[in-house]
Amino acid sequence: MSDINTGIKRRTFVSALSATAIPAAITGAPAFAQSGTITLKWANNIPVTHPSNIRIKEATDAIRQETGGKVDIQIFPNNQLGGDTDMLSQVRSGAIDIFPLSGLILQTLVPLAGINGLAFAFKDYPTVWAAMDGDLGVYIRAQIAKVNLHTFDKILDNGFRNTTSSTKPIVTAEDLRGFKIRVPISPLWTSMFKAFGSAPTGINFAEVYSALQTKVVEGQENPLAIIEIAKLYEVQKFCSMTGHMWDGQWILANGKRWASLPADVQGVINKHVNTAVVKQRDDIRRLNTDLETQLKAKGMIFNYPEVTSFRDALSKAGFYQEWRAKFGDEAMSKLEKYTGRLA
Ligand code: X2X
Repeated sequence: MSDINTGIKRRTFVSALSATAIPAAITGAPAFAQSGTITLKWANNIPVTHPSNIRIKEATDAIRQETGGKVDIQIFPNNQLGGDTDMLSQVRSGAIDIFPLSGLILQTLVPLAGINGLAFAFKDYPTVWAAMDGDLGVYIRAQIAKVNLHTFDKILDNGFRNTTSSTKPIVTAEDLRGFKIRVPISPLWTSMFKAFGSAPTGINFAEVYSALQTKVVEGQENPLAIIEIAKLYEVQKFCSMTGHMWDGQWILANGKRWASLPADVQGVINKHVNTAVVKQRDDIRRLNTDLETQLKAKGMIFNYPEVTSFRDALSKAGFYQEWRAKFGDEAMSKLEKYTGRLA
């Protein structure tokens, strides 16, 4: 397995993060001085070099500084605390305090949270952010709150997803027939590739590199930033720019733990996390265009499929009808207000 997947040692990382505390007297942050140190665990599935971790580390440094060292958020990247399914249980139990997760994986717990992954719903980023920072996002976050998870206002970008393969390029929907593809553990993802006639297997991201390397599956789908940063190009030959869905990570916090934090602490965390997300979105947008050249240089062969055959295949298989019924009219109208009618 590549070195990026083994990650850096937890202790080294944590101690590297804790050097910036300055006294509250200097920052003039009054209330923080009264409380004891608040230590929070932030865990995720992504290598430390991904903008999600780089920008969140900046946020945790700024939070530590503004609170005079009182709020210490420790980051555990790259599945150090378990795969996504496991980390989801841990954020619910309180073993982890904060955990960014794809809405589509959260769907195992909050069915509606997968709605933004409906294939070919979003035509571009302005539409994504209008919906996710607007009414659709508000609606989804309210559903998540029902399972006692707090959701930060702004969702992290993961990106528009493309399909990679070790065996062949995906040119039309026909190429997906019988294709052995890894999908994240999520009802919508599995249903979508079943509708294409593929053979999807639900695998946590922690196991993706080795599943591709040992050819348990032929292919997978992810945004270019993930394909590059998790070095999937080492074990995949073709990259087909299917752009079949937009995916983001909701930043989830254990509801009880979040509610127990003083309002001023919540305010400082919110402020710096939101700043980090805005920067992260900009990083990802740039990476997902710039990385094509780099991945080609590393030997990946790119192709640019026409969307029509894919949309038609899903329509014919009843994919949109099935999910319209599952999500319900109210939710679909929140989505379609931004995307237009999906069929
Ligand atoms: O598991 C994946 O493929 C990833 C990294 O894109 C998600 O977090 C959904």
